[in-house]
Amino acid sequence: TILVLGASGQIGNELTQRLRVLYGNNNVIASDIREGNNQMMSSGPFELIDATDKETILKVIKKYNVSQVYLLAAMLSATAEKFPQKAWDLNMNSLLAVLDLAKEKHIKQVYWPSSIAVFGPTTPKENTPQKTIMEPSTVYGISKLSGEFWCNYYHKKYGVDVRSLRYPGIISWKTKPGGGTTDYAVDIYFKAIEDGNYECFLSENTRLPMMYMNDAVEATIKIMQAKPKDVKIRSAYNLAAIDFTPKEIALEIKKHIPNFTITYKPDFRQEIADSWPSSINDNDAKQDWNWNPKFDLESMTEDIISNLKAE
Ligand code: VAH
Repeated sequence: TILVLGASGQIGNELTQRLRVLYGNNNVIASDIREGNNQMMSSGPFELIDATDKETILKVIKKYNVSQVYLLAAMLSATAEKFPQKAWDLNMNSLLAVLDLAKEKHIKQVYWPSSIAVFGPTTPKENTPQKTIMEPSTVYGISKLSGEFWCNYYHKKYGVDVRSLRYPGIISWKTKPGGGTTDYAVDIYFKAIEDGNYECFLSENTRLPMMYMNDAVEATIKIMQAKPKDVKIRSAYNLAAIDFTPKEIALEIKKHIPNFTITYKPDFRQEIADSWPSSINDNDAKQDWNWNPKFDLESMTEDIISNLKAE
């Protein structure tokens, strides 16, 4: 069976839903520090777990005979700047707990997400390579880069089968975002439908690498299903799909909601966004395990707006 830690979060929620479709509801145990929405709670097993608490995770692993753990619990970039010590503790202690459980052979496989936040202001911004200068300037980025080194260490030294992807900003409509800098690209759709206007906390030409949730979930499952020998990079793979600016996404939304207006009021998150790349090179993921995104800005916007209108 599969255990998802952080199942109530933006990615965890949709990943759990998809895993339950693929593997069967009762074979995917959802867990988080707080209960999930009723769809999550009613469609399969749920356990309250603090992802830094190794003993509780082990108890659940034994209770359900878990062989794979997806660790999606973390504190994201904007919130982490407000609570650095808590962010470091949560992001690192949860990873080390799960890696140790794999090292001790309690589980067979681990998924842990990294992020484009591992890149910093000195990283080449365009078509950022897999291997390059990485001097993250955010607490979240520091924790993700450290986590990548730990994943690679546990794989090389103890043979732990841990796999990781550097997610770009992920756009979804089913769950509200959780304290990230790219969250403007989630909020903008909700506000366009509800209010017809949006005040953006990033400047209009801030280009960031992004991806529709559907593609992010598929990439996650694809790398976990890949043959071990094909997963050549055991720190974390660059992963790309689209990149856009607030101005470009607003224009795309206007095609569906002609009266939609956007204003710009950059806040502390502008500095975080400015430290990240504007586009990513993911040739390694394409070559090693056939990564291939499906959504662009146009098809993503079409899908989100039609779903939000239906709601
Ligand atoms: C954040 N959504 O904004 C996350 C992600 C690259 C962005 O790490 O913190």
